[in-house]
Amino acid sequence: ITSLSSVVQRNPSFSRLNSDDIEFFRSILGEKNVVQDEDRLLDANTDWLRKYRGSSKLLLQPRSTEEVSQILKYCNSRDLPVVPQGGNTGLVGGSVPVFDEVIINLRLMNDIVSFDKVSGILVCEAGGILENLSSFLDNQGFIMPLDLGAKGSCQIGGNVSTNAGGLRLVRYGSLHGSVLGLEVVLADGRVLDMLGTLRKDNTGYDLKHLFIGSEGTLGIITKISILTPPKLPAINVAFLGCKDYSSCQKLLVDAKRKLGEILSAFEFLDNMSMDLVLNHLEGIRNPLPPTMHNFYVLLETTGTDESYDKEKLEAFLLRSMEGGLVSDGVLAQDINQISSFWQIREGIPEALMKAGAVYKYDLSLPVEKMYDLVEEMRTRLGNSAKVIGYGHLGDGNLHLNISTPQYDDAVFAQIEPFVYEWTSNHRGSISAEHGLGLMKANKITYSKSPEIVQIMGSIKKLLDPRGILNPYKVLPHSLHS
Ligand code: FAD
Ligand code: 2HG
Ligand code: ZN
Repeated sequence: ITSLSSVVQRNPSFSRLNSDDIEFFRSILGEKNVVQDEDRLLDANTDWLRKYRGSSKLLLQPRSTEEVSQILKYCNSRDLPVVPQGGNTGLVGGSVPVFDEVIINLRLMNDIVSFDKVSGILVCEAGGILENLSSFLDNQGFIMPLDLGAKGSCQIGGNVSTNAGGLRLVRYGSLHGSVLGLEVVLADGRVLDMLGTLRKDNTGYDLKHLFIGSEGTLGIITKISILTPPKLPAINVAFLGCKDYSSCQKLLVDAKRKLGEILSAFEFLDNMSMDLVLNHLEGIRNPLPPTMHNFYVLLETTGTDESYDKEKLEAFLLRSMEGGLVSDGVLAQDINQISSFWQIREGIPEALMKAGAVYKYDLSLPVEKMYDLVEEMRTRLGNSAKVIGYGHLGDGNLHLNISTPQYDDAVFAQIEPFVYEWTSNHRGSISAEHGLGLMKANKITYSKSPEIVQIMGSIKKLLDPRGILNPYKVLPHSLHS
């Protein structure tokens, strides 16, 4: 656990919680949703990676937008800082307090407001768990436009606040495209109703985009309107082995061209990732003969016609094997096999956690350069760490993870700032999809110019002049006071 207070100083202009504050919160939320229980607070103070831990003494669980608004209005007037929290699955230390910030968790706000079967537009509260929303839609013949390994815990509000990418982005695009509207509560309690359900609306600045990916620093998202695609009947998943990274990359180019509209996921992992999953997770098996391949690709198609799609995919795989891009491969024969292939890919973050300490980097890089970084990192670190590379190849997103038995300053000094400099030199992004949180707040300038960071600071000041919303996160610490 990183002691957060060694990274930043508590903002001295913030107040300390007192008994009148607790009284006030009880008067609006009732006793039960003003949580001071130590065990529950320990959970809410600790992030998924068990790397970041705050020391908040209070967790609030509002049930409505009105309650969120009253909480924020009060906190703003008292200079009490807050951390919005969803499923607490974020990977950059953004969802937990740094010091004693009040935690506002939206889990009780999980109603579905409406679903329009004609347009596929879902309007729901922000606390809905992604997997529950997917199940609801499944019954209606639709799917969520995003999917990720944390689906059983993460909330749609957290997904929108981090602009989560995930496993379907290659097909359905980012949340900046699918989210049609938002309801947001600002720091002073004002409610912004931007909950449109229109595909097209060019009346002035589209403010909802400011909140998508702002990680709770500009407002609390309370409702979301999102365009959901129809559920198509034919899903095929292939698990493929490739001899080198260059083959994976060429396979992607071919898959886009030859599979076209039915391609719905293109994920890759290296053999170190595979070993990690096999060694640390129960019940996982490599569907291909072991130790034969240096890389694996999980390729999914989703379409309307089972036999047409299968034929198209089989022909593509055959050509790829003949051409040498794929060394071996299996096509899932049923739903169980589909999910077992996905378990390998989705299990990597959990396997990394079980393996020990982990340094995580989530980078956008030109696809042809992406794996060079993994190799350079291996050369730098030698035997002192395991360096693994996997991710959303179809989106140019590398998950570089460095696993060590325990956190080690000497290893860390070899990783940073090298990894950020390398990414910046290749005009990549130091956060493709996880956000900046606390971990990378001070690193933003590797991917954004000083002018842009200044404008971000001005927007923060405009919307949250007292800086109570998720302090110390996203923007450099110099802009937070
Ligand atoms: P939290 O972790 O609770 O919060 C995340 C951030 O959003 C915090 O800054 C918080 O303050 C803010 N926030 C939360 N709710 C609100 C709200 N209602 N209003 C305003 N701010 C809010 N990410 C990807 O992009 N792609 C992946 O494929 C992916 N896979 C993952 C797999 C695993 C196993 C895990 C553990 C994480 C993964 N993630 C992935 C990380 C991802 O960011 C989160 O899983 C998810 O989007 C965060 O949702 P959450 O509800 O848990 O939010
Ligand atoms: C994934 O794609 C997540 O599995 C987590 O974004 C990435 O653990 C990681 O580095
Ligand atoms: Zn990811």
